[in-house]
Amino acid sequence: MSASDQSSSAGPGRPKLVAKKVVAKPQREGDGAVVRRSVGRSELKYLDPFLLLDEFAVSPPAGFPDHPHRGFETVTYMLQGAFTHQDFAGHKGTIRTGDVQWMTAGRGIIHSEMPAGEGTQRGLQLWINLASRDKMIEPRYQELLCEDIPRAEEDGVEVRVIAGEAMGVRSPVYTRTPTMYLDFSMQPGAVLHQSIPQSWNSFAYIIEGEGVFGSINSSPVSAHHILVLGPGDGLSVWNKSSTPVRFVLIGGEPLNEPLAQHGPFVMNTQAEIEQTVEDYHYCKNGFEMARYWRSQS
Ligand code: FJE
Ligand code: FE
Repeated sequence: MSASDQSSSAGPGRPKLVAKKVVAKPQREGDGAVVRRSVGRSELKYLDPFLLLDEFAVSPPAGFPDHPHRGFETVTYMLQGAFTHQDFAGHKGTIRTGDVQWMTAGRGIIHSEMPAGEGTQRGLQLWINLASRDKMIEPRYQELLCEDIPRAEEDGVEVRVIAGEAMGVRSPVYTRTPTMYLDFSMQPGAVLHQSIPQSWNSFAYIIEGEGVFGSINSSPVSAHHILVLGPGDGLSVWNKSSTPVRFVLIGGEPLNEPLAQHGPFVMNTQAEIEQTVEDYHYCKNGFEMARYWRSQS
């Protein structure tokens, strides 16, 4: 293993400890949808570059009907079931369990996101801020089917690499704001050491089961909690329970830029927000196609 291998060694550096733990309680969003918001709730407003993490659970006819975005990226990762996306430029697609849609809204997207099956459709949606220089870029999609997401497995630890690199495998996703997004499943008794760049902000969000994070003697943390990680260069996790634990580990390079947010518009200054509200209202500067468009939902 080379010194630069980030896959399985915590190295000689300093391990990250849990700096903050917050529970994501269910709340209503969109049209009758339920989300557990972790990043983006009042206790954790902005974890630069991350604006929001929602664990959503939606059954038809609920969903997220026609709404705009500008100035950031949304990453939708399906945990169970299917979601259909339609945008004002004619882009349409359905993602299913294990698939990812990485959407760079840039200067503007208007779309609907609706459940595509009966019963509860579950997933995670992450909002990643864009640097000032990237906020007005052309919209772009990167769609990854379940089978295209690189996977690795070793000693009771399985990882699916949605962005970045882990356990010797690398994701094909281009992250305009440098980001890592790893989905780990650990069997009872398994141990993990994952490196994370020193200067990045990072967190773990537990999807299922319970694990011990950061230091071996800390209390186990259960599903629907977010753990914000402190300084250091890697994370250790132990599964001391009798069932598997599943969590996502997400990190990103902070932008360190001013933030001005108005709902789904995220810019740097209040003047840019006012311009965006005007652009949306008058269907210009990226919102031209909004004039006559409605989704078919
Ligand atoms: C949004 C309210 C919303 N979390 N998780 C206000 F509900 C939304 C929104 C979502 C969303 C969509 C999916 Cl598929 C999953 C979500 C919020 O669409 F963008 C604003 N501004
Ligand atoms: Fe959206």
